[in-house]
Amino acid sequence: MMRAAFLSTVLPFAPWAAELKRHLPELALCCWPEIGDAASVEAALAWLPPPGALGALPNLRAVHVLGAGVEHVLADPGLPPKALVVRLVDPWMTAAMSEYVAQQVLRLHRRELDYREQQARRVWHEHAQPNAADRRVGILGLGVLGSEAALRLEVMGFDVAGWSRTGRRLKGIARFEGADGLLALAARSEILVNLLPLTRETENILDARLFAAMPRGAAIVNCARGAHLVEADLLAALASGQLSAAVLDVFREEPLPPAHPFWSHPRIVVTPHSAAATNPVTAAPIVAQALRRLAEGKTPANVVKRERGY
Ligand code: NDP
Ligand code: OXD
Repeated sequence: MMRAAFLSTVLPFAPWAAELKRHLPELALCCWPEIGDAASVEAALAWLPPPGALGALPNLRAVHVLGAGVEHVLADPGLPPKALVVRLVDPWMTAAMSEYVAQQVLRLHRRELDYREQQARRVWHEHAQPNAADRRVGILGLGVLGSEAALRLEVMGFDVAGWSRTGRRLKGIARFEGADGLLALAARSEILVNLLPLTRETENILDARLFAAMPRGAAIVNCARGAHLVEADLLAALASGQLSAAVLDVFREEPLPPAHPFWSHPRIVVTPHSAAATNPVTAAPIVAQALRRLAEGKTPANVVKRERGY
C-alpha cells in the first residue's frame, strides 16, 4: 500500500485518519506539514491545500479532492502535470444537496421572505399561490448534483429545465445547452439554481445579462461557488426589482466578512457553505476504494478531465 498525505487548511485531520484507518488499515497516512520523506508520498487527500504543499511532493500520482468541486486544486501551481485528480462523488452528499435545493426552492415558491417580513410588521395578507406545476425552475449544471436535484424537484411537481454543456437528457426535464440555451433557460426560470463547477467558462455567469433575461421578480439560488456570482450585479438587480430574492450558500470570500452587505439584505438568505458538507464517515470508504485501485495500478472512478476544468 502507498503513502498518502492529508493536505487541508480547513478540515480536521483526526476524523479522516480514524475513518480511513477503519476502511484501509494498511494505508500509511501522514498530515501536512509532518510528512517525513516527501519523495515517498504517492497520493494526496486535499481540500483547500496549504500553499506550497502539493508542490513539495515530487512523486504524487494522484490527488483525491475531499469534496465535489476541484477548482482550488486545479489552480494550485504545485499540482504535478501528470497527477490524476479525483473528485468526491458521495451519494449522501448528493442527497444533502438535493434537500438543500428543495428547501430553498420551496422557500421561494411559497414566498417565505414575504411572509417573514409581513410577520415582523404584523400584517395579515395572503399572496396568490401558484401550483408547483406552474412554477418554472431552471438548474444550471446537470451533473451528479444538478441532475439529482432537478429530478427531485420534478417529482415534487415543479416545471423543471436544465442547462449543461453537452445538453444532458433527463426524463421530465426540459433540456438547454450552449450560450443561446443559457439565455433561453433564464427566460423561463422564475427560480434559477446554480450547480455548475467553477471553470473559466462559468466564472461570473450569474451576472446582469443573465438576470435581465429572467422574468421580472425571479429569484436565484447559488449553491456552487461564490465566483459564479457578480455581487454588484445581484445587488443592482434586487434594488431594481428585476430579481426579488437570492439564496446564497457560497461566497467569493468565505467566511463571508461581517461587514458584507449580503448579511443584512432583506431579500438575501445567507447559509455558511453548508448545502452539502463532506462527511468523513460516508466519504472515507469512497476515498479508500480510490486509493486501493491506485495501489493496484488501476484508474479510480471520478477522475477529473483537467483540460475541461471539472
Ligand atoms: P459535475 O461535474 O458532476 O457536473 C457539472 C455539470 O455542469 C455538468 O452537467 C456539466 O455539463 C455542466 N457544465 C460544466 N461546464 C459547463 C459549461 N461551460 N456550460 C454548461 N454546462 C456546464 O459536478 P457536481 O454536480 O458534482 O458539482 C457541481 C458543483 O457544486 C461543484 O463543482 C461545486 O462547486 C459545487 N458544490 C457545492 C457544495 C456546497 O456545499 N455548496 C457541495 C458540493 C459541490 P455536462 O453534463 O455536459 O458535462
Ligand atoms: C464541495 C463543496 O465542492 O463542499 O464539495 O463545496
